[in-house]
Amino acid sequence: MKLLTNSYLKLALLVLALTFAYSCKPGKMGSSVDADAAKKVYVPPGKYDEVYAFLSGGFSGQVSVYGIPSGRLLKVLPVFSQNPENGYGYSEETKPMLNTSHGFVPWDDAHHPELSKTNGEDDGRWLFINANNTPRIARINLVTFKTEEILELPNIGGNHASPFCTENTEYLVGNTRFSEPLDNSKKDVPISSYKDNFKGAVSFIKVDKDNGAMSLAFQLIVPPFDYDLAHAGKGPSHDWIFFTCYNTEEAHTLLEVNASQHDKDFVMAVNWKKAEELIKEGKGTKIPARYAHNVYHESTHTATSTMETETQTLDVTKFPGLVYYMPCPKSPHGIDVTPDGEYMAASGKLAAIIPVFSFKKMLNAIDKKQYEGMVDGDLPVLKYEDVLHGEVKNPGLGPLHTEFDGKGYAYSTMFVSSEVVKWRIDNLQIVDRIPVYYSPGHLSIVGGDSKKPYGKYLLALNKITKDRYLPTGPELAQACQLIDITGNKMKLLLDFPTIGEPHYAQMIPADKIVKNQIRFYKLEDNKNPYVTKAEKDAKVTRNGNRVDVYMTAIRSHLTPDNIEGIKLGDEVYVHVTNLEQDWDVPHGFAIKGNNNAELLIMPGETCTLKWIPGETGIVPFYCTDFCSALHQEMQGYFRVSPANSNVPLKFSFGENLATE
Ligand code: K7E
Ligand code: CUA
Repeated sequence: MKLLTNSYLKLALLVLALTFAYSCKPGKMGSSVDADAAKKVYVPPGKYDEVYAFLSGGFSGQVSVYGIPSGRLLKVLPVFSQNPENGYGYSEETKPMLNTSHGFVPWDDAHHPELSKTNGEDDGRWLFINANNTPRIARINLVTFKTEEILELPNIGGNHASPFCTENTEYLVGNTRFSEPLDNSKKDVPISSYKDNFKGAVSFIKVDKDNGAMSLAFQLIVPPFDYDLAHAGKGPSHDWIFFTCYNTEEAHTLLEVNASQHDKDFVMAVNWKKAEELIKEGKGTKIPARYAHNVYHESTHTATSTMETETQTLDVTKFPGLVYYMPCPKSPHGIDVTPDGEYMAASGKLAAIIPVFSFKKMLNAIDKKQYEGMVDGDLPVLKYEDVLHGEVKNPGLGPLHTEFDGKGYAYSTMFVSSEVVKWRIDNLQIVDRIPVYYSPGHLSIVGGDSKKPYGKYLLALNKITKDRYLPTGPELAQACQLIDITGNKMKLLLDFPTIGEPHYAQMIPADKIVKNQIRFYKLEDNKNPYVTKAEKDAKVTRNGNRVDVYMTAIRSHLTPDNIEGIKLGDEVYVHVTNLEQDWDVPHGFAIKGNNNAELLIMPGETCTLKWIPGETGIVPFYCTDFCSALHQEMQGYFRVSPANSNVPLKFSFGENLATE
């Protein structure tokens, strides 16, 4: 077969072989651990960590929050997946968060946490993250650490180059991994008609600067490459966003070989300011689209899901000056912009160098209009030599991602040779390298993609751990390694395992977030329509076969705690209001045999658990969170009678059952 003799296949196999060789080597553990590592990561009991790290959960669909330098796991935040721990995606209030144009999708694959930025600096207000599979972007409020909004993105498949924000979080951007047929009348086409019928779409999501509310502003229709990652410019490059793309061959099968043919793929530079102006001038084309917009309202603790019906597009081939391509060796993955906004480091997975592009040179090349060629007839390809600041030579094998310390240095991960490499941005000389265990994807430096990196700590996010931890069957934890970057030499401080696959993490000094935390959640602010603000208002009502239980929880009882008159065929909605207002006092709620989940109800909140009783008899319920010394007493009973029974609906607390 012709393809198998292809030299690129050989190269791919070589890379694979090297991956295997490197990642399966027993660790030379300990060799590079700093002598005072223990002191540097020790956070005494009762003391706070210096930094928050937000790690994506990868295939878990969630975000996990760690304290750095201790590596202590603080919390897992539910985002794109149902979460049995607190009933997210199971409670009636939060189910709409996981609604999509495909219906209820209770899981996803989340890759890139992105902190909101003001003047190019992390401002500690929101954390955004992408759902890769069923394209969505979520916004987490860093006051409550709750997912407040999820916006689906139409017309794309694989929301991977996402969500990266502009310097003042004017926009979040997401680009498609899988190009698709976009013409509604031509969706059912042969896959082999890829080059004719498939297109990419870059989404620009407007973020309200006061409340963070997201809306899909417009989408740019681009050639059908596979877009991989992105970063927005800053400072001088403020108006631009840069995307890596592979599969510029426009292959649709055996991409491993067929998308590795070209010696160079591209970095796509998009002038978003110009696109914004064109949209303002009314140049956009409105097309029908179906995508869900889900919002969690803090005052009611309830989410709503709205189906949007339209999007606005701009075909970039029709508007000169919007898009330029820069050749980039070879199957590029990460693209990272230096703190001063002058240079873009792109990492070709199969390249033996790291090309660093100069923004200034890019503008000059655009001015000169000396192109190497065109994509799709109309989109200029700039000359590699014209836009290149230079190449980092011999960085290692499989460069993936780069971040910056704000002191003139860049740090890149080498997936295949399992190391982090430090190099100077000005002369591109490598000054240090440190092995990591093993196969790092992204790395993260505190503020490392911002205008003002805080530096100090680097996290390597490793895909493979092999011999690093006690074995746990075939599934081994993925892991982080914390590296001290304060000195000339990088120093390994700590290993810790992670939840899911942390593709990327963002880190921020703790004080930017701690100061916004709320310690008291007022019951009077609770606007949930099913709230019960006092025990005396607890009640049970019936409307046909729907039964609503208005229940309260306070240490250490649930009111009411005896409920009779439920019948087979009923749908029971238990609305539990937590009467506590001080933070750190949640109550839980669970019903025996319920096919749903349990709840965890935060102070001052109301949560609703749906239950369809399956058999007659006595059914216990209780609080699942050890909330006081008498937590174990926090319990009650339902009585379920046959459908035709005439047991009256009754409820009580602390007395024998009284009739309503
Ligand atoms: Cu490199 Cu999804 Cu950012 Cu994984 S991605 S590593
Ligand atoms: Cu409330 Cu245990």
